[in-house]
Amino acid sequence: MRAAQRTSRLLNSSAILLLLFSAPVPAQTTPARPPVFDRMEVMVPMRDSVRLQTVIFSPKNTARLLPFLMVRTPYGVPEDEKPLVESGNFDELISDGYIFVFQNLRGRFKSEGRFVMQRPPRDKRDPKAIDESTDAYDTIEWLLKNAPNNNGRVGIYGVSYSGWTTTMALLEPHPALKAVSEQASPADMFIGDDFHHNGAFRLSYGFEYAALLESAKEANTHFAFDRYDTYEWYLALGALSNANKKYFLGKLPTWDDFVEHPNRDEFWNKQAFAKYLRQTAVPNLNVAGWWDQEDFYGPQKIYELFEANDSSHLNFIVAGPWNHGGWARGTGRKLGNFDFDSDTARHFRAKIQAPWFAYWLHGKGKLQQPEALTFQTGTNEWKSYDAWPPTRGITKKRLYFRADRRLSFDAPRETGPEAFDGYVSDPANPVPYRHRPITPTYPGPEWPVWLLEDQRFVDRRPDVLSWETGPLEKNVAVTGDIMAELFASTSGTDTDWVVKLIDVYPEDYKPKCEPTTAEEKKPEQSSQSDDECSRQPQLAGYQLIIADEVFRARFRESFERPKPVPPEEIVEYNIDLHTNNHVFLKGHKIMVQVQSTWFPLIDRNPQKYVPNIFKAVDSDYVKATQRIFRSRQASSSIILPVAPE
Ligand code: PG9
Repeated sequence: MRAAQRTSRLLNSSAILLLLFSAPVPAQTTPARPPVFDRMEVMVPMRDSVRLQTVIFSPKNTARLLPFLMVRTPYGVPEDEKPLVESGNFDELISDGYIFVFQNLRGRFKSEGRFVMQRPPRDKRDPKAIDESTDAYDTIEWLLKNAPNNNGRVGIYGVSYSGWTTTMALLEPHPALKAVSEQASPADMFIGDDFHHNGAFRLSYGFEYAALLESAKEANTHFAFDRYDTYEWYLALGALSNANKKYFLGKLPTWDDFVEHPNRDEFWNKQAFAKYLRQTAVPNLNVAGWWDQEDFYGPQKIYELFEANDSSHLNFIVAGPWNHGGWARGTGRKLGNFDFDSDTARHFRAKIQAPWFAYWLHGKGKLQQPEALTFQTGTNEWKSYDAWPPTRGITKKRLYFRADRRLSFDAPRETGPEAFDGYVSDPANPVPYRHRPITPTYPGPEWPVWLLEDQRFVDRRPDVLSWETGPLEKNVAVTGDIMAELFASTSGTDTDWVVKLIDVYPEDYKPKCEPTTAEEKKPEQSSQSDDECSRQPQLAGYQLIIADEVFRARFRESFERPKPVPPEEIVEYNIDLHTNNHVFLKGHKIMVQVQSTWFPLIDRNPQKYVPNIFKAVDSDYVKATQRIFRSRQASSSIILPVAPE
């Protein structure tokens, strides 16, 4: 394996840690402040005697009995209280009063035992078996007995991997676990989260994440690329079979699992939440970000699974204009080039998350959490719903692909076989998923905002097709589940279909905040500077992704049993573009782009059916001629859940 860059210190290591601890850490000259917490580091024993590295921050100078708030993570625990106290991200929780607990998972950093990537729920027939649910349980049991001044109540929360350990704690919750907040947890790594989407492998993430977690026990390890542009690096890697041959040498269990489980077999089924989450006995606030580049599917799926049996009304969802973990840090006013007119992340932490835990763990206040609270982009307003996705007042409307690259609410009339648009997809020249040079996933800062990049950088490439409406005559509010129905053929025997639903900004776009009257110009009325309110010329004609997904054609009938695609035959693909809440404003246009590569986000499909793409060799990768049909019988369309405006 190549030399890699290791970073074991919490604060200067992986950007993943910034999910919770993004700290505008004060300069060293800042006068010393008295510590806020007593920090205790302990090795907490589990039922099988394995001990887990755990740090406990107990507020100083308090006579009150306090609840615990726990995060279980594979990324390392805080070395001191600075990330808690100085980031601003915990302010409301700190002032409400909690004993904060951070624990490393088995086999990570100083925790004993073996790390298993997303260790599946245990086989209960084995009395000695353990999983993340028993580890959470045993930790709670220990904390209640050993950490002084606790009020007997525990909350667990966390983003992403820590969101997943939060959800795992719900499988057999300790009676003292009184509230959780699952935030961007993966739910199914084959269908919609970090490692695959609809069976298509997330190459850059899967490769770099396996290296990050499994190269060293006491570090988060960034793979050492020898090219600045990882697009070039992954292209030079060639067939996926070269990854082990040249770099990993069979030493990373997660990579080997990818290779050995190319289909949705028991390995993936066993860790997906679908068969475990029936009902939550503990109040759970699910949190998702509209532009989450990692786990957008997971929280929606977890909410949906629990919702099926939520007669006690303990399951809630919040979604906002955030990237992965964007609600847990910073103001959330802006993301990429976009301004949401208010501090959405601060709002979440102060008005949603803090009251949630205060109610369940301190018995404070009234729970005013609506069933679903989602931020509507476009209008930039929070909206409450009694169900998610909502059905009341929603009309499913098809937006059809038409001739001359138009999108229209009117169905096509053509009947002939020539009613299609086509392109040649060449795995030797794949479409980049973001601007090159494509820097490594971590530590960023490009990866966390790639979903908001202006898609003009690929529009009009010969292998990216776009269809668009004219400027909208009135707002189109899209609230709920968006689907793509693609009628497509390929000259190959396998391929990928990538669909992006895009909001095209008008050429005369002016930000909403631009002051127009003398009254509005008063500086004290706006937290924005003139600069922020000035025109953003780069937004004129901007192509912003609202929903997107990839589908690997071999899985069109079954994720368990892939099949070659019959070449040149029209096949129907139903692609879930997930839920959203967005208003395409009057004057904007709605666009759809279709392409067959998205590199290196998604590995290149060889376009020739091979039983296991991870074992494909370079000569398996071939060009294919693709056709997207738009006739009466094969009317490709996007199905939009249109809400009254
Ligand atoms: N998206 C990351 C992850 C979660 C679970 C498994 C694998 C990766 C994360 O941010 O933690």
